[in-house]
Amino acid sequence: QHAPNTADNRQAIVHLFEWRWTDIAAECERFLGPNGFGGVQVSPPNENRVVTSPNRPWWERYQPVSYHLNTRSGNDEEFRDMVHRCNQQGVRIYVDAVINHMCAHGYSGNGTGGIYFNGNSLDFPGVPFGPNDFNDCSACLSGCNIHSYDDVNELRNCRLAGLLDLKLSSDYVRGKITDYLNYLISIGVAGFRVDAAKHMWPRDMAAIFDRLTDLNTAYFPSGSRPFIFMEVIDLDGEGFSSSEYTHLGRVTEFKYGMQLGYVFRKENDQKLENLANFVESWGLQLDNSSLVFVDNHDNQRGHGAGGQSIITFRDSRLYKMANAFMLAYPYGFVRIMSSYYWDQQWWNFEDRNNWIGPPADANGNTMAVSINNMGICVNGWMCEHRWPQIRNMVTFRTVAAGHGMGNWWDNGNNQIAFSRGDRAFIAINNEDRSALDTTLQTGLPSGDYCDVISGDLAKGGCTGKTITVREDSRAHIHIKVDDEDPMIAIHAGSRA
Ligand code: LM2
Ligand code: CA
Repeated sequence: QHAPNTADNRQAIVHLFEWRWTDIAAECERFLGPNGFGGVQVSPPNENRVVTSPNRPWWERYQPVSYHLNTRSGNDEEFRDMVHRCNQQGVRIYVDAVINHMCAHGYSGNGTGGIYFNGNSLDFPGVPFGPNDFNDCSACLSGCNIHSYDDVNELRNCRLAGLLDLKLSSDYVRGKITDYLNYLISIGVAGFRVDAAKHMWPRDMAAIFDRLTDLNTAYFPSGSRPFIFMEVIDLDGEGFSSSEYTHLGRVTEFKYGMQLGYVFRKENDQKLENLANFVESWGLQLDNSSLVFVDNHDNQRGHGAGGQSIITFRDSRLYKMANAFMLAYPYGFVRIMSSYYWDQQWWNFEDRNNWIGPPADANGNTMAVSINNMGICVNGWMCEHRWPQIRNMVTFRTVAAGHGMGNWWDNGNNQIAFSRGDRAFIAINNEDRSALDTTLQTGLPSGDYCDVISGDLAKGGCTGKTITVREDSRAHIHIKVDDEDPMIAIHAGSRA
């Protein structure tokens, strides 16, 4: 289904990429719950192949070997504890479901949970899957791998980068996958990010989703259905369209982050003014069918789609601006990225270190997330979701929910402002030379409001800029060109 099953109408989730379950549980209690985050997308929880060359890359988790919950993020018991504790905080868990394939052809050994597998003889006793449970290579133009993204049979029935392609037309295979997903549902997860969806036939996925049980009534109203968002990379020009999937749930809208990158970087003839009607002009999926994000775990490191235009934590000023726009504008269900740092090594326009896994000790165990007394993550975890500007815009989105965009204003170039009904207002100045210095219609009732970009409304008053909205709902807005955060955002909850 398209609705995210969040508590209290919460409006955004965060991808805690490669975090351990115990850290996520703690984060739900100490930060995500109190700050109104709707949920967490977690890395694939099922057992994967241990890749040693390169040494423990993040992408080994996209090579399943069984459906036991045993990975570098933790075991079954820790996973259950996390789901329970997060749900108690009104924070939902969404599982990254890798169901298109198992591990790459040609590797055998023991997985992260110790279970034997053999990717030469297509034998996965931990499920069990055997040779008959994979697509043969008859649909493939040459060999067994996908070469042409124009040929839909090859796209769906051949191997993605050598990954053994499951025969999802088989009742037995569907059954094993639904058993896995239903087990997660019984624990209390709220839905799934479906990996590599364009490599699966919509009808096969429909058959699997139809067999899913309702959500656990310990946490959800009876009859609740799992939220489905499918990772479909569609930048046009291939033999399929993401529209083939939107009846099943939302799709990841990769055009959004790519175009937003161009807009804030002022490349490709783009400027902020163009955001006035981007849904139509970029040819995006409808609001209710899309999941949006500035960057994801793939395209922040040159995998997946979007290329150089993608904005990440490395361009922190632009990143805060792009996230603020995304969280302010009523389009799509929002996912915030939360990353770990790695050193890049550029070689021929490619980062040769784009495989590097999460902060880990010498034995390859993922390190706990350490947070200092300023609330900043320190040992390699970036925690973009904790950046005050991003955190506060999550609240902005919740306060504004259900209220349409109004009072659009722009200077014909790189300054924009708009309101969300009479609930919230934002102004952004991305000019190189000129300040934004004018009186604008905010849509808000008169009063003094605390700007949630530069501060917080705390007990003693506003720790940032105060914006005075007059009787006629207009306010004087002044954003200097060299402000570290050249934006102002106010909402009903930040009124003094
Ligand atoms: C996805 N979405 O559709 C994930 O978002 C993406 O991160 C996954 O690829 C992909 N689908 C498959 O689940 C990643 C990564 C690949 C990596 C695969 C499998 O982007 O680079 O491929 O996971 O681990 C790696 C090697 C590749 C090799 C392959 C098989 O990078 O060179 O191909 O393993 O050995 C010969
Ligand atoms: Ca497939």
